[in-house]
Amino acid sequence: MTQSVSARFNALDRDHHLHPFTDFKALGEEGCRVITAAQGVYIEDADGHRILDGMAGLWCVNLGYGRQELVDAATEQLQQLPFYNTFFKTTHPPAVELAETLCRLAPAHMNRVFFTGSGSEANDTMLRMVRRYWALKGKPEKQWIIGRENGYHGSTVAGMSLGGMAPMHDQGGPCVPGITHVRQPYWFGEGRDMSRDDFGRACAEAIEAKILELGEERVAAVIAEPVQGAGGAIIPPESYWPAVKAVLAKYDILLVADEVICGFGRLGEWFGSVHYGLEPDLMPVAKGLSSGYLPIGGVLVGDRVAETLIEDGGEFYHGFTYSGHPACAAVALKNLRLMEAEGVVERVRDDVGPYLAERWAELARHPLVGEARSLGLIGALEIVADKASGERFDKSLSAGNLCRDICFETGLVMRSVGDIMVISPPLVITREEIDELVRLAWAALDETARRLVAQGATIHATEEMPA
Ligand code: PXG
Repeated sequence: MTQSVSARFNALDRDHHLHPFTDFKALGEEGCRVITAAQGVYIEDADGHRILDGMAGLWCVNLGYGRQELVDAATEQLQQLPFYNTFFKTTHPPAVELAETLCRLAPAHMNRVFFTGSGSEANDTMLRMVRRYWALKGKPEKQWIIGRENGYHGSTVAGMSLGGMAPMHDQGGPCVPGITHVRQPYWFGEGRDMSRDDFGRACAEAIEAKILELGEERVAAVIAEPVQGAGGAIIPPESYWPAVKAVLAKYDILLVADEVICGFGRLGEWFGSVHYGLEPDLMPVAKGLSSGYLPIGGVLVGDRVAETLIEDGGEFYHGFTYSGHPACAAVALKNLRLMEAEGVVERVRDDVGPYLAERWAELARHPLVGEARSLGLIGALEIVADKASGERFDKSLSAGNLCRDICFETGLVMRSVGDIMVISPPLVITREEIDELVRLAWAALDETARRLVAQGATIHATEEMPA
């Protein structure tokens, strides 16, 4: 008897492949879905299921799947010059053109970029640049970086140290010294005893308190995602960023806006920093830079830091074999050009973003949903046992993972972060596809509610339960 494609790949996968952020043994026992093709906003598995990809791969396939122009850009560059480095007085057209285009699209005070292979490498690069900057300024004691609890900045040693995910810190440490974390602006999870705006200001005050505790003369930078992605699509209260800006204006401390998810149109502007008016000193980028077709990241560097590194720095002993890789850069360049030509960012801001906001908000009426929030094309649902109090289901029920698995079965990729359901669909998603996404999400919530009740859970909701 011939094995199915799925069974064959599952057996080999179990025997040889260690997956990221995965319990290897549990996955080996459960098996996984084999994804074989994709087009537009849909992926396809080896059993022929078509699934709406509400996560754009992993927050990255912004132009959707099957864009021949991106394939052609890679092919042509691979034929022309598949690799050359940029270390020893050489450069190549794709890296130069990408650098120029990126800096044109970035805020006016950002005119330099350092290329990396990923978002994690971008944050490693950023950390070294920030500390080097202060050393060159004659303030080598300015070492501390303040991040936020539950922030995500990557998985390399520096990336995980900058991030505020405690379970990551507990594995493979110790973390990079001189990094500390303050509370996140997660109103639904941590601030509902206050108004949203009071809570936002309190979270900004936590940054100021930490600066004062460490001493301004020892703090190098604050790092934050404009909207936290992996932490659960946490959209800060409106008061948060203005208050953080006011705090930072008082002290001589750099702001790093991690744009790995928010960059390239996700929030309806080219960068999340533009949406919030942040004017950061450095912006790590990756993911949507190439719509995920090939791996590439970078750090956009503001004039203040760049000029010091250039004028006073001498050689910066840092770089990656694949910094500015020609094929990756060519794909990223084509991706940005397509986004400009097709008005993708404006479409998110003026059309599909507001439309998603309207449709997504309807999910707040579902008995399981404590809050439905969105901004641009990022959205989240808070799954709760009690709508009024926001009380969660017992952890043992893994309500979020249950909902995610049901979504997959019914034809939708939605990511779970604990009991937060998250979406971040391709930016090219249409209104009709958003309708389908919301319909599938509602159906999955219904089925999740049924299975939770079957497992003995009680749901307290004012709305009627699904039949
Ligand atoms: N910064 C941010 C804000 C990110 O979201 C990184 C840095 C690291 O990028 P690389 O390319 O090194 O992965 C990220 C990555 C999830 C998930 O499950 C999120 C990310 C990566 C993997 C999984 O939500 N974000």
